[in-house]
Amino acid sequence: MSKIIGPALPNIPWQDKPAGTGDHIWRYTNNPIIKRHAIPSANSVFNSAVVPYKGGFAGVFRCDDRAVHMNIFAGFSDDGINWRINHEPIVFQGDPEVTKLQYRYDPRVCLIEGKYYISWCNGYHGPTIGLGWTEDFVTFHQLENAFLPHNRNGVLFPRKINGEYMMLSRPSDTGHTPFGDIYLSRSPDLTYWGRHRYVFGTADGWQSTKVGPGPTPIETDEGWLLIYHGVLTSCNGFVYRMGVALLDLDEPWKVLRRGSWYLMGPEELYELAGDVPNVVFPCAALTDAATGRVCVYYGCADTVTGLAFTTVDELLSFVKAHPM
Ligand code: BMA
Repeated sequence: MSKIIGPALPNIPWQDKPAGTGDHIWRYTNNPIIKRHAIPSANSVFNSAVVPYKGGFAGVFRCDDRAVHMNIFAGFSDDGINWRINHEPIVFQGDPEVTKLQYRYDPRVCLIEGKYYISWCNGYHGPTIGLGWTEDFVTFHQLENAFLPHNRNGVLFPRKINGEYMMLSRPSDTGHTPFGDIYLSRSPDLTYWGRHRYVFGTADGWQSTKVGPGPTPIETDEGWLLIYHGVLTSCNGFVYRMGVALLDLDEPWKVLRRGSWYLMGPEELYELAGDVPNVVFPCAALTDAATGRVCVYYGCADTVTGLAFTTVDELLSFVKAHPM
């Protein structure tokens, strides 16, 4: 058995693997867990991130409103499945030049040294990576944008590695970006980011147009497990699927393994139909080190939010069974 390095989470949302499936990940039977009108102003609630918080769970949710403006909202849950999302968006304290709202979307949340850091795609004369933190999901502080535009999918590692904070991201354009590779950047202080390294880029098939990091990487005794999204351009537009890679623990820009198959793609109606059809977009994973369980939160068709279950052994055996 491989080990997750991290705390136990006895109340992780969970359903056992259905008998007879060869899949390495399986959907929650009551998906989607968050519907498109979960708060009165919402057109859609998707691509959102959650963490364990005070015996329950807290999260940051992407809610596009009915003017289809993109913003992020805090929410709380006792069980990780039924969510109470605030009706008002997060307001950040900080330098007004940086906190000025253009748009915010696709948040990730990462606990580092007792603070919950939020990274998201932040409009600042083009998309870049916004960074902020909270201790209570009530008061939020915004830091400097990590990069110049254009960039998306900023994903922090949950601890310093060799004395440095590390973040994955995907440099982009200001539109729908028909390209994209994953890079890693390092920082002594979460303000100044540099010493950039290439991690990996596109590959055949389902990941041939672009790839981008998904949830906070999961630390295991074999390396950092990275769930990421890969995009194919079909005659009907982009198709977003999830895949798995294993990164070196000390030098996480080094790819130890990467799956040639996708882990999960759009198959259910709520993934195939919505504001943007054919999208599964993972932004968070809860883990339980005691059992190896992993629970993935993902956006479905840019409209609703779904849950899927797997384990560290399933993910590692998947990436070994279908190597690139
Ligand atoms: C990406 C982002 C995601 C979205 C995806 C599919 O570029 O905008 O928020 O889920 O496209 O539309």
